[in-house]
Amino acid sequence: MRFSLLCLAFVSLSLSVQAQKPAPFGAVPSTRQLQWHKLKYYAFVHFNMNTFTNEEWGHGTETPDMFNPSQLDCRQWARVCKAAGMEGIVITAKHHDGFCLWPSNYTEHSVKNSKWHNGKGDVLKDLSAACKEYGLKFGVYLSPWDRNHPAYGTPEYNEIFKKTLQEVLTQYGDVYEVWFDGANGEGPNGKKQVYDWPGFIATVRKYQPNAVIFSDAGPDIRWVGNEDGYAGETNWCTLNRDKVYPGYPNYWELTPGHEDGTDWVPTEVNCSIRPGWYYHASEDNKVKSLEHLVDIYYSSIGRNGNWLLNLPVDRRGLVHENDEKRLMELKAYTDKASHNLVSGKKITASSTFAQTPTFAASNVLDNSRDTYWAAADGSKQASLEIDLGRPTTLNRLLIEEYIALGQRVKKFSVSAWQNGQYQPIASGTTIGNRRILRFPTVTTNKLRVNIDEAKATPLIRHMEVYNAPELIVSPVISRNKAGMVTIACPRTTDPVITYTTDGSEPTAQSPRFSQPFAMPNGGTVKARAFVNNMQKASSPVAAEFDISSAKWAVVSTGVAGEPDTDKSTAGKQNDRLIDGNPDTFWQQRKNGETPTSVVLDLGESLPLRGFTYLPRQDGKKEGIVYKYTVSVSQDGQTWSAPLSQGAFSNINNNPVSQSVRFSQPQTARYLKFDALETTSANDPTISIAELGVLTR
Ligand code: FUL
Repeated sequence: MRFSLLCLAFVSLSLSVQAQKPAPFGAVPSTRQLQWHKLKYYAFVHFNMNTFTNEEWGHGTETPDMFNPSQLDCRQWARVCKAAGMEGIVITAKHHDGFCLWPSNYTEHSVKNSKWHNGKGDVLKDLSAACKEYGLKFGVYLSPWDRNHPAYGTPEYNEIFKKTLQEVLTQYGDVYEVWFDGANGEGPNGKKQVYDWPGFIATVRKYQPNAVIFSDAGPDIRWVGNEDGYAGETNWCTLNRDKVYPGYPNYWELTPGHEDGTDWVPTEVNCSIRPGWYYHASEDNKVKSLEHLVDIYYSSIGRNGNWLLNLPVDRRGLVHENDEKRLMELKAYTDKASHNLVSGKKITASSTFAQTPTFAASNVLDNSRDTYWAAADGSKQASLEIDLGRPTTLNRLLIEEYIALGQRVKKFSVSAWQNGQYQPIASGTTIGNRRILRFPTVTTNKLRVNIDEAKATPLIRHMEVYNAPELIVSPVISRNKAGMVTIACPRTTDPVITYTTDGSEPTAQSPRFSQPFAMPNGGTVKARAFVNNMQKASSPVAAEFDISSAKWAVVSTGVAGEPDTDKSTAGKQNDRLIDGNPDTFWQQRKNGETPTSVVLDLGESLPLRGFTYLPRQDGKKEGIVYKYTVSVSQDGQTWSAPLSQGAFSNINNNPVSQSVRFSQPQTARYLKFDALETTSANDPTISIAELGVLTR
């Protein structure tokens, strides 16, 4: 009797304690997801067979000997990543060509049959050891799509893939993330595989229970829906996971996620520091500018995502100097831009949960991410006011929800005390694990953050305020059809732009850009913007040009008699594919199965080494060419056999300029581009932003 009374007292006590805590709302993260949410920035390394074949998607027909780095040094990768402030490395252990960076027992397409270290090398062993040494987490990318494996396309392959996973997950210590690519094409037998996703996931859970699994559909973390580095301004960690699967066609839903989704599957934002994922020497001058990377930082880390930034390790087996330099510039900038101005400041809330100090507003400005402020139970609106103590200049706000109990905020805003009242300075929609708002610099001594709409009692665990230094915008270099180069800095007041054309880095002493100059035969332009009496400079940018289209004409396009789809510009439309302007594009209706051909008259015979195709750059996918052939002619009548035919790898997800080299240079005046297929079979049109030739 006494015992049951005691039990009753205990139960009612624990109930009343529970009543003093906010209840979870909707889907909530698992322990392994919460661990992953503590990270924010880590490296992807694309380094595999494609590094040596200059491809983005290999064919699986390579000989293993082609993999032969001259100075592979995973410790260099780890040193660079650590110095860059990154927290881990995810390596392409196996890409679509099937080549394995470790000596796998389940394929012959692996380092074990390469010349590198006489077949005794193991990149995963070297990298996992280097990560350990530098205190970095170690993650693996494995493509289920395999263009080499003879069993691909049969049930046996699923078993082989699980064994392959087992090797990777049991021989190299802790793995924090397993990255599954959604691409699923044909294997060497022309067959597609029906993947055993439940089996793949169970294998990871068995051997690395703490690892998060990435794919379009999670189960732990999801793709953000693009490869550009941009999470949605609205970004829910929740997803109706049962509706989504790897290769999900409505991938745009992945950007905002599904509000009220049944499962917690937050976004990881993957993008490359260069246009391609793999190393191409031709992209050494195309490392993203500091300004671009900073924008991505705020649009990934600052929009409730973790940032997976790709470094294409080069043929030596090293992170290239240009990439390293830019990473260090980024680190220096983000360090300066995240000096917290409000730690420990006085903060008050419009209401507090159960009026208990456990959920006091002061938790938001302490150094712990485990404590949080909770507004009054059931409230959907609330506010926090920070007393800065003195006039403070600021332009960024970091805010985080206590996500262990779910994601709640739908709308919030920030105001600064100015001239005796609060003036709105910024607003946002979702917060989630981490949101950084950017706004014009203000000086104030009081800030107010309003939670304008929440789905359940707002729970905020952390806030910081910064005064990020102004970033000098890098110039934009362009060349028009006539071959005239312009360098502009549209968002900077009175910049001085200096430039070089000999490949050297521009300095304050280099020639100043004042008017367009001619570069009809191509070359390299590097430019930099200076402000404040030449005291502050942007990071340098480079543009490489081949011969200009000054003498070119589009002599025939597409199917005879087919009118332009855009009537407003009929006539001028053809010029768009050779106007040097990446923002305009040519578009034409497809005619059934007939390939759409474009014939360029180059105006003179040229030694042609290849061609370039730039897909439309407006973010839409319609008409992007996937399969093509290219032939040339001296007279526009008799055509060569196709000099190049194939498919533009990964062009749908990463629509960057494609450069294709012919196996031998050809002298010709005409070039014919036949678009055979678009990335989506249902596209009614073909689109081309620019078509060009390579003569260098
Ligand atoms: C894509 C792949 O097809 C690309 O080659 C690259 O690996 C990228 C990260 O994922 O789906």
